[in-house]
Amino acid sequence: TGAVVTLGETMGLLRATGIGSLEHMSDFALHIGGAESNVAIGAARLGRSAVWIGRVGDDALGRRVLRELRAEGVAVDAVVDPEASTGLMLKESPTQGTTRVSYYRSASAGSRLNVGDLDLDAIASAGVLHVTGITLALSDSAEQAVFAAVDAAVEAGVPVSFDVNHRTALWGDRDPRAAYRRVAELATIVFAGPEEAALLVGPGSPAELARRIADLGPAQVIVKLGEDGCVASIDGEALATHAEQITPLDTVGAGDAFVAGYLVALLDGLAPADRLRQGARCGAFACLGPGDWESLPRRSDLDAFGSGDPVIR
Ligand code: KDG
Repeated sequence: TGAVVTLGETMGLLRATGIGSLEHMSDFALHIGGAESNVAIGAARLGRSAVWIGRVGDDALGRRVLRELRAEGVAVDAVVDPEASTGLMLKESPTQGTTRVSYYRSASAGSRLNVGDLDLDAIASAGVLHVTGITLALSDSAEQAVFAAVDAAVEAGVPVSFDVNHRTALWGDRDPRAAYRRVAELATIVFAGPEEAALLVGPGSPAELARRIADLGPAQVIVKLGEDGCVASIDGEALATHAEQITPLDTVGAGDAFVAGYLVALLDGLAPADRLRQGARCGAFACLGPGDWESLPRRSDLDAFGSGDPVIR
């Protein structure tokens, strides 16, 4: 009841442990990552039930993905595909403070997600269905799965959350705009960075972008501005919130943390401004430690964050 239900691809993630190009790095740490499962973990850590729907290969990385998600309290609704491998991404810091990601995921098991993999009952009884533009980019069948999941949610009266999450490397020379537009028009909540928002409605100031996306249909539009916080159009009202002042260690995953914080606040019945605050606080907190999701906050982390209490309990 009231679960955050999401679908997407989660991969093995090899992270270089030092600074420098992959050409020379020799030490790596193995993790897992995927934008949608990051959100599911974030929601679970904040006390909500979370369901992740996806596909992994019948291999060690696939088992690792499922084990990690389960260990984080996410309900896993996965197909194990004997015919394709679990995808992989490499993450490096070529220079101090920069991050570069390379994907090894074409024709991966996750990209073979299809309509038949969907748990329509879980979607119809969700508190919110969360989808991203990454899954739209993976393959025709994954795109159709997103469309079908969104349609099922809309039909059941379940709000749809859409984080555009544009990944240029996944789209190649294909144009993402029609697919983004189709999901945005059916969504209740849209999250986008300024460039992503411009893909939906053309260029404009962040506040204009939020309002113009809201004109497409979604009642809640949040334009995320990173260290400048966010602006939003929620139920016809223009809102903004600042970001916490922090020294970031790793900003990858901050957007997913924001989404998790916002969606849990929504499901918990918080007012729009408080949802944005919780989203911004989760996003900032996630930047304080390494990893795409490992440093997502728990409730107690949020309570202590910014309280001025330096004691680690
Ligand atoms: O949102 C953070 C993601 O970029 C990451 O965890 C991996 O899903 C991912 C992707 O496709 O980039």
